[in-house]
Amino acid sequence: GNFQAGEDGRLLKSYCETEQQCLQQLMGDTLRPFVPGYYGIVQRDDQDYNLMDDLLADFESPSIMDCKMGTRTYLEEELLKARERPRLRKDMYEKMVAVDPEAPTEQERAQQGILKPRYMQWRETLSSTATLGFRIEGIKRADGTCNTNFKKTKSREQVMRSLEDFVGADIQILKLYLQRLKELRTTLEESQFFRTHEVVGSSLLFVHDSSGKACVWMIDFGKTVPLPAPLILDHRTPWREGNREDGYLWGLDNLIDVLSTMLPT
Ligand code: 4IP
Ligand code: MN
Repeated sequence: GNFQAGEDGRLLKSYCETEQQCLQQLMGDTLRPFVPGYYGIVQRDDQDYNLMDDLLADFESPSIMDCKMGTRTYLEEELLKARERPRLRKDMYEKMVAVDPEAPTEQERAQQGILKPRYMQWRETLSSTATLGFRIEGIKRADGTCNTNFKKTKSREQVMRSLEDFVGADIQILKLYLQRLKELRTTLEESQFFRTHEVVGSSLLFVHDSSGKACVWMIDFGKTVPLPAPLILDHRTPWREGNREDGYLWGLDNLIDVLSTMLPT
């Protein structure tokens, strides 16, 4: 897959130049404590990798959740590309039909293919991405069982039930997650990196274990791209094509809000 085991609590992730640029810059940004430590590019068997901290290394049988952040999951440039040279994606058509045979339009059915932005938008509205600004992508429990069946987890109530199931009965874990997310929000609002980047398809990785440790990090910067100066984003303004807004902070506000209402009163 995408990863190779490294040494000393580090891992190798398939090289991506966009992600490399981000990780390198993040090492000098206020966000540094909220991202995996980055150690540069390495080669193994003729392949390039980014070397970074394995965020799971300090946990014992961790419970893990991946939440994809933001209201938009594709880059504006992908929209332009789809217009200039439309490329029908059969694989995406098939992924769509597997979830909902009624979803494709007549034309898409005739073509047996769909454009990427159309597929991505459909995924956004099927899940909580469009309405809450984040979605659960996957959960791995302490016993090793995985659930990636969240494509239709959309309503606030559905999302909350999944979050409750992940956090379990332990209020302390929930409190630690909330504290960390609030620190992250404060840091994002001050970060030079964050202001100057469109952050798309990036996730928050939640990790806790039975020892009572719990932490959250930002991961996956393959579609996090610098804005042309002097453009900056507030990450809360609704997206209109051309403004590059990604809804990241709006989603984080909502995530914090949902988790807060899970605290006993
Ligand atoms: C996937 O759709 C995810 O959105 C991927 O994003 C995306 O990769 C894929 O696009 C798309 O097919 P499903 O989750 O519904 O399978 P991520 O990597 O964040 O999971 P990109 O390349 O946009 O990052 P393609 O074009 O790679 O297939
Ligand atoms: Mn991801």
